[in-house]
Amino acid sequence: MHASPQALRVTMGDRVLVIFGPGDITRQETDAIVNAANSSLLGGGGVDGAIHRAGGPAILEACWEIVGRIGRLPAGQAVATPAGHLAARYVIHTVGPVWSGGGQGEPETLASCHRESIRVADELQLASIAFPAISTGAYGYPVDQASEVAITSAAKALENATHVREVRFVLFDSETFTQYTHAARALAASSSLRMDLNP
Ligand code: AR6
Repeated sequence: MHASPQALRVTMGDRVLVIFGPGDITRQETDAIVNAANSSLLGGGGVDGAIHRAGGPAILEACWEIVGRIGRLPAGQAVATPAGHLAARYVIHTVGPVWSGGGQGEPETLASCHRESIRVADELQLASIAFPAISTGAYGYPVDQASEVAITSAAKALENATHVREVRFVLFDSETFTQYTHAARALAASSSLRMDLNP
């Protein structure tokens, strides 16, 4: 049985952090969606495969062009391409850390993915961006820890952004959605922010 999607909104002044799930990021109508890519930028499985399949060859062509210019994309950095057939205008590709126990700088790299993706969106003067649960699939980052890093770093970057007004997390399964809502509730409670469930 499929759970019906839910949304938790955390209001931060004139900005909003939305936790949505279960949901498919390829169907989001935010200005940009983020791809959990690998350093080759040439596609893979998981959300990366789904984005390239749904968006068509224009995304891969733009990735080839970037690879020709900069080579591999290091973990923690982000680059933008057009979004092909997707509703979003841009795909922002970032490379999460591979989990290897937590002592190899994984939290800093994961935080950087969120910060850099929001910075790229802000440079493009976009108002909204949607993230998947970066690193929590093939890269093995425990979801309870990843959710805390993702929510905290995204909220901070959202506060500092000039154009970006909405950061949305689109979680593919109920368990991941639950973990990200826990992290968002903890953030909202610690900073006295307003929270609304299913507004
Ligand atoms: N919409 C939203 N989330 C999705 C979707 C979707 N359509 N499909 C999967 N997810 P993963 P990683 C979730 O493995 O851990 C690729 O091969 C998935 O359930 O996609 O950063 C790349 O090329 C999980 O919660 O990304 C890299 O080689 C989350 O997205 C490597 O995997 C992330 O899972 C990156 O691994």
